Amino acid sequence: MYTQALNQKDVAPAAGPAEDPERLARFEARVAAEDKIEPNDWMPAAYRRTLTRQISQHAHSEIVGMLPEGNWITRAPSLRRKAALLAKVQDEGGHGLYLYAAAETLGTSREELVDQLLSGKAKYSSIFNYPTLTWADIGAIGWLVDGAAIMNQIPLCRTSYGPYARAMVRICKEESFHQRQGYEIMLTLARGTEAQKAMAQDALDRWWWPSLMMFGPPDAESAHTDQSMRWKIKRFTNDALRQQFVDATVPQGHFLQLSFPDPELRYDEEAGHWRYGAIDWEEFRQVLAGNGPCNRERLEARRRAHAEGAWVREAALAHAAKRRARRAAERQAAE
Ligand code: BYC
Repeated sequence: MYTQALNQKDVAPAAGPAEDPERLARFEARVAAEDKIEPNDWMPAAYRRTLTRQISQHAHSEIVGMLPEGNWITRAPSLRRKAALLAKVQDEGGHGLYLYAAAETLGTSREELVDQLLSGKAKYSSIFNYPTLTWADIGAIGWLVDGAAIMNQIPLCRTSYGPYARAMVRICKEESFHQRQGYEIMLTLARGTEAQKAMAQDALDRWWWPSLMMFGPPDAESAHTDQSMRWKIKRFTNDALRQQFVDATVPQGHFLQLSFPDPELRYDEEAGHWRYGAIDWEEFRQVLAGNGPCNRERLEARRRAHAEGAWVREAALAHAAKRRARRAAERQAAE
């Protein structure tokens, strides 16, 4: 039902003209043989489009993902917490830059990709449209949001497109540190005063379901999963990764002596999995449609930052032009 609404944007891949069957067969054989596809290799137009879509959405998520945490840099409870949070947010800016660079190798300029974000055409992760109300939210984001991000991104280190796979290696190393610092914040709060425990519980209550939504719609409704699995862009389906995340995270929550906001959560001995209750996909659809709690605020913040940074871009371009002119003059003088 909601896939229709999810796919109406014109940045989504559209069916293109038929590809040359011989080239297509060679490409598919390379993918099947686990060869990495590189920027100058031939690739089907739809492969290029879906990768540009996924990598740029991923880059936008990193950049927008700096905002909810950035909100707490000035209010972190100690110098150590402040330094760690500052470094984490900076890492996310770096991840965005590697990912824009990887997306650019597919032929769309960074300016165009950023315009798609700022105009509201491109998606970014639903999770970043929720507010960070207390310090415990910074713990919950590290533990749950980075935990979910790692679960989804470790397999992307083996994705079939070389530049994306290589960018993911460093990103995953940093994400795993982020997850641990978040869990450590939760552990400190959960072992603290009653008020601190209540704050940690409240954060888990608010971030649990949105974290499960990060993995995307259920497989039966996912527009791109089948094709992306065939092209080895995705290595696992949305539901498979969501289940892996639940299985890894529930025992961590129990260790914190916190409870999950899901009365149906139970361990299925036979299957060896934690079974969870129904996800509110209407909430997900609303967030993707721009009606989440913070969608407008997030885009507004990005637009403002882009406008306020215009002079930096202009100065960098002017500097590069000067250097080019100086080098050209030096070359001419040497000839
Ligand atoms: N939010 O066919 P589907 C992070 C869209 S973590 C918004 O299953 P696909 C970070 C989907 O794009 C977050 N939109 O798509 C952590 C598609 O829309 P279009 C970023 C979503 O691509 C901590 C439509 O729904 N991670 O960065 O096969 C701090 C149908 O879905 C969402 C990544 O981006 C969502 N949650 O699978 C800071 C990882 N889910 O394009 C930062 C890379 C789905 O047709 N991306 N949609 O209009 C992926 O692995 C895949 O793109 C997804 C979706 C699993 C997210």
